[in-house]
Amino acid sequence: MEYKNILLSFEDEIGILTINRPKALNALNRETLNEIQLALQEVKDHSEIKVLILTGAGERAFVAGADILEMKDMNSIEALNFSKLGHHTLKMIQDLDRVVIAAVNGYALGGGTEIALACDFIYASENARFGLPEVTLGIFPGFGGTQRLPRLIGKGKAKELIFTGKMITAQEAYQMGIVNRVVPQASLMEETKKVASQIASNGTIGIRLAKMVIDAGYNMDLTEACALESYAFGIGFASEDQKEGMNAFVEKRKPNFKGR
Ligand code: DAK
Repeated sequence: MEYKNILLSFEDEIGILTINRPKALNALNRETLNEIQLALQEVKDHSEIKVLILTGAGERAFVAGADILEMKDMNSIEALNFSKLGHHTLKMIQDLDRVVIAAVNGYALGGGTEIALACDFIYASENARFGLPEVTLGIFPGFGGTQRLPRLIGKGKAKELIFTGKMITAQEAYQMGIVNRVVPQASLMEETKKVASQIASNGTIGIRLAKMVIDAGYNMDLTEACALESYAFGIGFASEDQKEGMNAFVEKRKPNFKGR
């Protein structure tokens, strides 16, 4: 499919979704959010794709937030619809039955930090900058930042970032636990693809079940969450991947997972 504001490519078992509005530092307007939704559907239709990398075009920005030019004259109803569109898009990323890695290659501000937080984890280049500057614009984070960030780093640190609107470096984001790894910009995609390939070589069914259990169990109490884990663990034994993985171990060979 042809897109105007994004690029979608496939390399073996890895999909790469690039937000591509470099003149606006890849800011998210409604058209881009709609295109991301279409691209996620396209990824779903490609069963060979096991990991999706989300990144931004150019060397300056991952996503510099929601598009302020488009937002500034919205009325309440339009803002509500915009927020719903953003939430729905981020929920589609979070719930995608593939692993999604954010490769943050520059500014990730406002909606940019929020869309990265909807991914399974984040790798960042040294020049990446994170922040939720919405309060400096007279609003507050509206694409899940007030919910996903405290769950990831705790309420106190999240409140400090949200109330100050300050920008932090990739290294600071790493120390706070927002980012899993910081690498030089020139090697960001290579390093992200490396971890993506490692994930893709493992049993797809096990990874899908693990993702579902981690995300669904996160907000449950431990007893319920462990019960959910037990059921999902049991379901995993209905898969060919489980048989293949364990037979390969016994036969001292590399497993050939089919994702079935
Ligand atoms: N939207 C639109 N255009 C943007 C943009 C943005 N967020 N960020 C940058 N641009 C555009 C600039 O306008 C400029 O365009 P031209 O003037 O060249 O036409 C071009 O990108 C380059 O930007 P700068 O000239 O400003 O570049 P600098 O290197 O000087 O500065 C910067 C880079 C990233 C520090 C700066 O551009 C900046 O502060 N940008 C805004 C960052 C920001 O505040 N982002 C958060 C946006 S608020 C909602 C749900 C969610 C949200 C809102 C509502 N609902 C409930 C409705 C989310 C809100 C946000 O994300």
